[in-house]
Amino acid sequence: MTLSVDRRGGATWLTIDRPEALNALDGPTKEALVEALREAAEDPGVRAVALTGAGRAFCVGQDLRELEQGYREGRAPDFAAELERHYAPICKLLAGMPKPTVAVVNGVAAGAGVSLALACDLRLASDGARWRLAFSGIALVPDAGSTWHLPRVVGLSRAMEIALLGDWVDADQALQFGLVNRVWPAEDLPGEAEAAVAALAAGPTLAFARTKTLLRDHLGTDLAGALAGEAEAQVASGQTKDHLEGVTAFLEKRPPTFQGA
Ligand code: T3D
Repeated sequence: MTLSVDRRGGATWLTIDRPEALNALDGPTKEALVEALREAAEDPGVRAVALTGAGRAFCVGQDLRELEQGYREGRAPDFAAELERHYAPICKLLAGMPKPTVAVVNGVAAGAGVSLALACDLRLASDGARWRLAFSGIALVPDAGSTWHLPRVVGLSRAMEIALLGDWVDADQALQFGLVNRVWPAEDLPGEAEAAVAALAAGPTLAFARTKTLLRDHLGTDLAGALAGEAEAQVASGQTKDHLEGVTAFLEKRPPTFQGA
């Protein structure tokens, strides 16, 4: 298997496991990702999803060797079919996941690997992680949702810089750009990320899901629409067991125990 799926408490950890190819995405890995993400989305017992890579890389995007024969024969792949079959579902499943998603960027991220990280809600990285969008290096446009996510994450000017100049972005720059949320020394990343993901998995999952939807949707909404959306989501959130527990815990001066319900 080129994708390992581990349940750790309330969280599912997905580890792309092709270290010899720096976790490049071949067909079976993409199929496995789609399936694992679907299962995580549908399973109410899964309350957070983490995506990481085995070995020294996070993910270097499309497996270019898989496409080698066609290119040698002078043929580009059927991008429309490939994007529809794998990359669009992976991007939609990550972005639309009704629970928090975290990219744990343990090493190099390139091409569609950057797109995957961008589709997650949070990016926690090692100080050795470096990033390159890489599409321009092979005369392609950024895909797998990165033209949508990147300017929203880092702003249009930085997105242009990352996409057009194509330089490597190191950990310090990634923090400065807002591309990552937190950076730790490589040896601390596993423990810190585990704790952060566990905390998210112990959170108010339904409120998190609505928060994600509101934040994403309201990037394209006027204020009146956002206020209406918040009101609707708040009515629903107010009816959850977790809301009652949160307020009760506050009144009783104890930490809340959320059930994700
Ligand atoms: O269908 C579509 O829509 C197409 C979408 C395309 C989007 C994409 O994602 S295109 C791919 C974008 N990624 C890249 O361009 C990255 C290519 N890789 C590199 O530039 C370098 O490998 C790195 C700078 C990331 C790392 O360099 P280095 O020197 O540390 O390692 P290396 O020796 O180059 O790589 C180690 C192995 O990983 C090597 O295998 P080998 O020769 O030891 O058997 C290398 O071929 C393999 N590898 C790295 N990247 C890929 C890959 N194998 C397949 N596909 C890759 N993308």
